[in-house]
Amino acid sequence: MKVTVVGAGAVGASCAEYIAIKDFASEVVILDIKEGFAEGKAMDLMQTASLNGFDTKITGSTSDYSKTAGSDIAVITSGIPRKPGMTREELIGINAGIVKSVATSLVEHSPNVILIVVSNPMDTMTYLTHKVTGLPKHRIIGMGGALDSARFKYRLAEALEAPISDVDGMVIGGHSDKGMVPLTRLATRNSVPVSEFISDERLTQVLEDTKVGGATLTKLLGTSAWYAPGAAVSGLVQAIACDQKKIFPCSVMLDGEYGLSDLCIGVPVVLGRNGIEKIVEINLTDAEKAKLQESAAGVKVTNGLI
Ligand code: LAC
Repeated sequence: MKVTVVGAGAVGASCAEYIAIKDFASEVVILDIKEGFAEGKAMDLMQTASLNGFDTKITGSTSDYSKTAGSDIAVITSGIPRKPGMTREELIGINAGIVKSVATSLVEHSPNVILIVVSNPMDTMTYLTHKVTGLPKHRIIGMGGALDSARFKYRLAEALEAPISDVDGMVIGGHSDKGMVPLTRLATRNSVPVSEFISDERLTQVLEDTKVGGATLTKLLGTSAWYAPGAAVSGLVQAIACDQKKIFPCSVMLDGEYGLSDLCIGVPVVLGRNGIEKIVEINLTDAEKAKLQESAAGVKVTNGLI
C-alpha cells in the first residue's frame, strides 16, 4: 500500500505521521514545492520510527511526481490555509490553481489512485478535482465531515460531561462555518439519544460551537488546525487501505442522492478498498433536509467561482 501526501505543511505532516504510526502502509511519499522541506519532514519522521515502532517507509521530494508513481491513495493538502477572520471560501483564488495542477500530476503518475482532497474550500476543490481528472466518482473523496464529526463529538462529550468514547455523532453538509449540518437528533451517548441528557439550548450551543470549530482554532493558533485534520485524513486512508467498510461522512459527487446532483458535499459513505463503496442515504427530517439543501446552495455558489 503506497500513499502519497502532497503538501508537507502542518496538516500534511500530521497526516503522514498518523498514517505511519498506525503502521498499515508500506510506503508514504511526501511532496512539497518548498525546496528540501518534504525531504526534511520525511527524515525527521523516519527518525521517530524506532521510537514509535513503525516500519512504514517515509520519503520526501520537492515536487518530483515520478516518486509518487503507483500510489494507491493520494492526499491533497496543498494550498494556503486560512488566517484568523477568513472563511475557507476566500482561499479559492489561489488554491484552485494549485489543486488543479496537483490532481492532474498525481493521476498522470498513478492512474489507479484514489484521491482524498483536504485543501479548502474543500467541497469545491473536490468538485474541481472531478472536473480536471475525470476519475470515476468512487475514487475522489473530500475530507471534511470526518473532522467536523470529531469536533462535534468533542463538544458533545464536553456538554454531556462524558468520555468521548461514549459519544457518537455525525456532521453532514458542506465543510464551511455556515454549511455544516450536525445531526443532533441522531447523536447518542452509548445508544441513548443525547436529548435525554441535555437541554435543547445546550444542544444548540454544541451545534454552534461545532460549526465554528475550525474558525475557533484558527483564531487561537493564527493559522488553520492540523492535528485533528491530519488524524481525520489518516482514518479515511486506513479505512480504504485496510478495506474496513466503515461509514464516514465525506464530500462526494452526488447524482440524485439526497435530491442533489452535480456537486460534492458531505454525506455518509462506506469506505473500503475501492474508495467510496456506497453512498448511505439516511432518512432525514424535513428540517434536516432543508438545512442540507441550504448548505448545497452555498457550495454551488462557491463552485460557480472556479
Ligand atoms: C479545518 C480545516 C482543515 O477545518 O478546514 O481545520
